[in-house]
Amino acid sequence: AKAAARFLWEKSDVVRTMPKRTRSSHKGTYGKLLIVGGSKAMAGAVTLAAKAALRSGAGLVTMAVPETVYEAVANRVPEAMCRPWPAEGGAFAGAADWDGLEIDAIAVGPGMGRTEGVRRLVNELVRQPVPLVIDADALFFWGDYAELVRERSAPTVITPHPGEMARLLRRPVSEVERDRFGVSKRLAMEYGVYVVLKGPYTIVTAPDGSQYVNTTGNPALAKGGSGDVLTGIVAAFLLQHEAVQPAVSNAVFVHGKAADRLVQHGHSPWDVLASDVVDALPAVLASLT
Ligand code: B4P
Ligand code: MG
Repeated sequence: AKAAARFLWEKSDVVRTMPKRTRSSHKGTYGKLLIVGGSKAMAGAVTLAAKAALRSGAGLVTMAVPETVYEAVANRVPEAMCRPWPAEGGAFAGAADWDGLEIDAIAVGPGMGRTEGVRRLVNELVRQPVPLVIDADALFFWGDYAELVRERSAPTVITPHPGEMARLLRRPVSEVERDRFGVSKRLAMEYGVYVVLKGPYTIVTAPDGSQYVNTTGNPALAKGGSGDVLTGIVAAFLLQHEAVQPAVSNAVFVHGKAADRLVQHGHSPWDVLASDVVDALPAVLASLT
């Protein structure tokens, strides 16, 4: 058997693999991203992901949200488009509306809730032939659509924190924490997905089993919303990179670096908000050019 390939993913790797924005490019060059999320109780998650994606270079971002939260969400990110999808109470009813929608990638999960409608919707999204990022509540239904994921030919990235990973594997969190490399690798290879196991030293595992450990980030990120920001960055980078693993590792690096920068420049580890992390992206990205 081949020895486990494990690497640190450091600033030099990021600088080497970050895509250039060419002079002749236009917004279509950088891809059309659909972010699916939101519910009455968590309308902000999808806007955080959308802002993060735009700050990370996505050409065009559309948020798809339950129609009952459309008014609350639509104007919060003026640069993004917003689509109301059928709702049942405060959450998605399960039907997508693809009418006239052109997309190059999908991110699904932030703040969706865990209703039957969400379950149906995620099952439909997994069938779309474009790169897909699955996060948060969309991961709750993994058991339901995992076999469909295995059959996907476009790249799939999942971004569980250890609690979500434990549920995915139907194992206790302690077991995930004890063997972060092992559980990530088995899942990535079994389903052909890129696994981002979050936490201090986030591990990115590719479907071939190779693993890349992140070196940035700090406990300022341990606050609701920071995962949604990461999802937006991952999706935006997927659209702009040639290869998936550098896209995902670079996203994780930049996200952590933004938090590191905040605590070095006037913030404490206590006060940082997820929206501050988005606001710190320009300085971090500028330092990588
Ligand atoms: P959720 O509703 O999933 O929401 P959340 O995780 O709290 O918010 P968010 O989506 O912003 O953060 P995420 O972790 O995705 O939580 C539901 C339940 O899961 C909660 O009850 C929660 O307590 C539980 N849960 C969360 N984490 C757990 C864990 N590790 N074990 C067991 N249960 C857990 O993204 C956070 C981002 O910040 C990631 O990028 C992460 O790498 C980074 N980050 C967090 N802490 C960090 C640290 N100390 N150092 C460096 N990076 C850190
Ligand atoms: Mg999360």
